[in-house]
Amino acid sequence: MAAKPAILVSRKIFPDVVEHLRPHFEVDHNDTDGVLTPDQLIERLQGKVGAMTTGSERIDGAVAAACPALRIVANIAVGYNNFDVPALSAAGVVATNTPDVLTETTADFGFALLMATARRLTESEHFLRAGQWNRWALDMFAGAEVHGSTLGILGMGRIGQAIARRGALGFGMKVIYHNRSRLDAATEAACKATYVDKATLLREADHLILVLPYSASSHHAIGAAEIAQMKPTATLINIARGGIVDDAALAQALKERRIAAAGLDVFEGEPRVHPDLLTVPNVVLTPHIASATIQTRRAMAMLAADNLIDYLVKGQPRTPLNAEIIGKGARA
Ligand code: 8YV
Repeated sequence: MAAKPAILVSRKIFPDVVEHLRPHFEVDHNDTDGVLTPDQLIERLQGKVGAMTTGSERIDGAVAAACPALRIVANIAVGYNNFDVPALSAAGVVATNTPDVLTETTADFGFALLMATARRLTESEHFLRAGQWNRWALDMFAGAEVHGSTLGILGMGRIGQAIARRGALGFGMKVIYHNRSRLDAATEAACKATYVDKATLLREADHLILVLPYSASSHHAIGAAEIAQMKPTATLINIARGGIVDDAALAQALKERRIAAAGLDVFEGEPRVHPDLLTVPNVVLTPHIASATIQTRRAMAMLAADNLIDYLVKGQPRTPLNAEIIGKGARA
């Protein structure tokens, strides 16, 4: 019997997903809690035709060149800024991500973070845990209204639209959005969202949530100049990617109360967090968990596994990022 092709699973994943892969592949599973260094990754990828990665591993032209057997990289994430897709395409390596399966869960979390930020959930919990609840005042932990307020969404892909529906239909919010391209009228109507320019979005949003992909053009899309255009009562929520917000400028603005509060699930240079963000009280911080429910993380891992199986066994992955190279330049 011919030897099974070898793949690398670069991070610890659910055992049943590994079992799903085993009938097809020799699986090298990094089941430690650690992330492989770039050198370890290249070493472990030698002779591997496929890899399952998360957002933590940079996969670019240099990796493709150093790993000549590699034919496909399957990210367990919808975002793929850790991939250099043009370089992978040029090298003939197929890249895939995990869209759709995380949309509603991630939108739920975006709303949870918005609510926690507006209603000062963690700040008030710390106060209670610290035994400081020996007084009451009418304005104690008085936060920002959510229902009936204006929700601004920057980036209006699938997750942005799911957040818009929650805001409009669930909380009676006025929803405005800005995106590289305007949605068609039927999609706008379905999520009850109105297109505005970025300046209007910044000026009018009571709660501004960021759901756009990270790229060179979205780097520091929200910095000191943008924060200066926001209402002093506004909140800023980032569930997209670190680097979209200038964290140093945000920490300074929060300290000076130039906006009311922020809720952040992603950070520049994570897992490090800007030290000033750790000391300001008016920020809710979570460790990049927007898609983290058991069901959704399993569905993401399963979809990445199916991308490997469907491409390496049947020739056609489910959710490719560079489908145009399949059969036309992809490594055999
Ligand atoms: C992932 C994410 O959990 O899908 C994305 O783009 O940011 C998260 O859902 C994270 O990238 C780990 O793979």
